[in-house]
Amino acid sequence: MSPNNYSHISGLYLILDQQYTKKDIVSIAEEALDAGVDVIQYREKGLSKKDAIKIAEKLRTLTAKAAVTFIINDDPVLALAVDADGVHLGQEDIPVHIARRILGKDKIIGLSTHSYQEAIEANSLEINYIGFGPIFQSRTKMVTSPLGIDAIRMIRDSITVPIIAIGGISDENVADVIKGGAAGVAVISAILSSTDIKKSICKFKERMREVQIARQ
Ligand code: TZP
Ligand code: MG
Repeated sequence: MSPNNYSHISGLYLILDQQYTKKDIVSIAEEALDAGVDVIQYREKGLSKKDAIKIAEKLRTLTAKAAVTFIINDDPVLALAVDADGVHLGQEDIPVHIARRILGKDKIIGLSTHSYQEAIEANSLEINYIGFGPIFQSRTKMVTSPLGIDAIRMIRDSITVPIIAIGGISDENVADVIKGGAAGVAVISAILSSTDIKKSICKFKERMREVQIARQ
């Protein structure tokens, strides 16, 4: 059961990680917000906490102004420190119940899952969404066997938390991923490697909108 009102996390979820782009991620965030991204996650694996906080604060200011959900990867304390909307955890990160204790019931907690079993187990935790993937081969995270869209179809009726699909998602396959039952898609390389961030986001959003319209 979702513990709060954020159970509808959905749409285009951009992961900003400076290691995957030469362009400043704060300026990427500005363009992405202008173009209508739905969620921004700040993912930082290398910087000192002091420097990460500076960037997180900038991203929080920008996302708050745009009323866009802001998630911090890995670190619930950093999430709390900058008043982010929540945290995204991996299977090896701090356990969900501890993150929930730190963040309280109103913040978002997302959990990465990589199989049917992990998705089912995650569904009984106090989380607001699962990351599920890799769906396709990813340039960012090399994998031997991507799960494919059929895996989304397999889990969607067995769980109640929204599925945010991840891994190799592009504007060319996003429609099929949403049709497969994902509430949203988390993207790194297809957007960060684009020479025109706004155009890239708009293409994603347009493909996703077409699926929504076709459902009505
Ligand atoms: N977890 C599964 S795949 C992945 C993560 C963090 C990377 C997704 O990046 P990309 O570049 O959108 O495939
Ligand atoms: Mg992690």
